[in-house]
Amino acid sequence: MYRKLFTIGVTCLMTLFVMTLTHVADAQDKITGPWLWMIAPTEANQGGANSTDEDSLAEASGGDVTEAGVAANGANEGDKVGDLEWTLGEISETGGNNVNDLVNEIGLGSGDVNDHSSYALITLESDSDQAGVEMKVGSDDSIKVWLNGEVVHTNAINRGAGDFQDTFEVDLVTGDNTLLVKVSERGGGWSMFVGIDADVNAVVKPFPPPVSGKITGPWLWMIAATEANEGGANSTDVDSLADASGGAVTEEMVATVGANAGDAVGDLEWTVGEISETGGNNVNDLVNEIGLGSGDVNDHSVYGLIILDAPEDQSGVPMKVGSDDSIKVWLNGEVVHTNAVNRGAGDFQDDFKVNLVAGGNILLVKVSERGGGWSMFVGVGGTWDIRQDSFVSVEPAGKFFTTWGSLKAR
Ligand SMILES: [Ca+2]
Ligand SMILES: [Ca+2]
Ligand SMILES: [Ca+2]
Ligand SMILES: [Ca+2]
Repeated sequence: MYRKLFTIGVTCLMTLFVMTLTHVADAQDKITGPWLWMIAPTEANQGGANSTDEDSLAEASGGDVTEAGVAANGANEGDKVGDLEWTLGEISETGGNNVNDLVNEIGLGSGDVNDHSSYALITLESDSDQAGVEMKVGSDDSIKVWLNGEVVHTNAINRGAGDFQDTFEVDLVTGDNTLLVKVSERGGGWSMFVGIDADVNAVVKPFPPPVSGKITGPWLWMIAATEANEGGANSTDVDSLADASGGAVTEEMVATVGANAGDAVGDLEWTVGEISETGGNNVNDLVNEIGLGSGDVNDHSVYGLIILDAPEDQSGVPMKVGSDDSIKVWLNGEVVHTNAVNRGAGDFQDDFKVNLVAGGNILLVKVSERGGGWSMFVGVGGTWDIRQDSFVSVEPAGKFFTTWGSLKAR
């Protein structure tokens, strides 16, 4: 009993000690960085409040770079926006012109800059989810703040600033949190102050490359019927592979170990094909072309399988998909995205992030079709190559069959 009380006492003391040690950021402390910086011009005399909701990155880059894209997927040192490159710089925690001083110092601008917006990017590393933590910002002139792709604060105002002025609350997630701060300058001073009252490390770290296009393949394909009038949203979580094969093949099996061209699911065989990157009926066109279906197919799910060979582990890799109708995505056996919806699609619609592992990554995409068009669009950022002529995991044959057998036995 004494020993138990002693242990509890020591644990409480240690907890207090650890809390003190890990409290590395405070709203009273300004995050000086280094941050990663970009500036972009506004229209003449339209800097400050009037530019708060104008995407000056998109204007300067001809649409190649957007505020929303950077807010969600970051940027890397040396990446370009028009003629300028994202550049590292540490900002002073004092002074009513600290942004102007900084952009002069790192060569993004010279002299007294007016009618421009600055963009400052940093990653907040958090060991845990932290909800409702306080952020403080000050700005000359207007300010907009994004955290993990979401706007968390906007103040469209023309004002001077030498310290914090606005207070708001944000939620941090475990791991990397992407913070983007835009300050639009009309004239006179140009300054920015940012602090957060949370246990974080504020660092500039590399972001995986964004999605650069649609993966046309070759993919390995299968289709399977749903119940009548139950395709699309209602079939998202129904295992149509298991239904079509009497349980011999399941979605989980294929998502975990892959499949071979020629393997059967009921009367059909997994078949290789490339899908068009355009069109609102590209799945239907494909299954006609490769002989898995004919005419306008309805109330079926398609399964597309591909292996992406990655040179190294990559976390927070952006992924985009579009689907007519519903979609479910597995990566290395785990469901990474589900959207049970009936909709049309001619391009990307959903954004999310995934982790790639070094070596083969098994990507399985299911799109369930109710009626009308049937389409699928998939893009993966990061660095990888499509593995050619193989759609099974790289495990040795013995292990492969053991895995397959143990899955079947579940
Ligand atoms: Ca100025
Ligand atoms: Ca100003
Ligand atoms: Ca159809
Ligand atoms: Ca449809």
